[in-house]
Amino acid sequence: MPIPHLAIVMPAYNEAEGIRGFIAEIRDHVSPLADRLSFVVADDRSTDDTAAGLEGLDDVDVQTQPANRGHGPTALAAYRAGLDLSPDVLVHVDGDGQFVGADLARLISAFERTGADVVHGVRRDRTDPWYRRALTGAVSLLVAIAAGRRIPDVNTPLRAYRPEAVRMLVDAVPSAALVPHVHFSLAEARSGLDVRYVAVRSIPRRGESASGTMWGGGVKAWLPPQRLRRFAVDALRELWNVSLRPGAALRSIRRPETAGS
Ligand SMILES: Nc1nc2c(ncn2[C@@H]2O[C@H](COP(=O)(O)OP(=O)(O)OP(=O)(O)O)[C@@H](O)[C@H]2O)c(=O)[nH]1
Ligand SMILES: [Mg+2]
Repeated sequence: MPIPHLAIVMPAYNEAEGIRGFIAEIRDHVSPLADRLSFVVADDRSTDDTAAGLEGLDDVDVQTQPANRGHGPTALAAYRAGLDLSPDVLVHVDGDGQFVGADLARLISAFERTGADVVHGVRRDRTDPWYRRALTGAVSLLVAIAAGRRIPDVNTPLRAYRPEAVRMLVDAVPSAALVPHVHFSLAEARSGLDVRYVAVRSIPRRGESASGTMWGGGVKAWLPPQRLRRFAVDALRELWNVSLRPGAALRSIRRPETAGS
């Protein structure tokens, strides 16, 4: 049975070159699964034509953010804007288009088939430099210890959610969080949500700046860019304060009655 209303939300910063094509590819693959399909793009104050390039698309709502705040806060704003549409299923994916439309369709089909609260897209074939793998490995280990089980791709930006489950998570995480998806993954395990995993392809970002814009430096750099070093320290501190330390707000998160029922 098709999903009555499926909302797909994405944060975007200077993605003018790739985002329209990415949305078109998703639409092609996912439309058959839903009676109504809505896209929400949270534009993190792009300095290029990201917003202008999406004009004229009836199913795309561009929400310009009050200031440039980076991926985490923009992703949270995208989730909130998606929830405002009262969809039956909410999917988050980054606007840089590092996934293929066919995998979103597989993820959503798995979500429907299993009746899970959330399905994560687990990225395969990533070609991150060593320092990104080291950071990911450290965060995964901390989260595995706290969750009591390993979570395969703890920070994946591709997820399908039951709205009441993601509302619980969005309400629990500070709106300025740098790594909301890490907090989400841990809170999902702690609160007993039904989480499933689907392996998906990870491809280079669409558009010209193929080495990624968030961190500066190309994938061939040997040392972590200064921006990533600072981000790593801030993100680990945030993980401790928000999710790990005794008394942290997210330690006592509980599954909402309605989720999965
Ligand atoms: N660079 C950057 N991206 C942002 C910002 N705000 C939101 N985003 C979006 O956040 C997403 C992730 O950014 P990326 O630069 O790809 O970060 P990443 O996925 O960790 O890095 P890669 O693995 O190199 O792709 C993209 O969809 C961006 O459009 C911002 O201030 N700067
Ligand atoms: Mg990316």
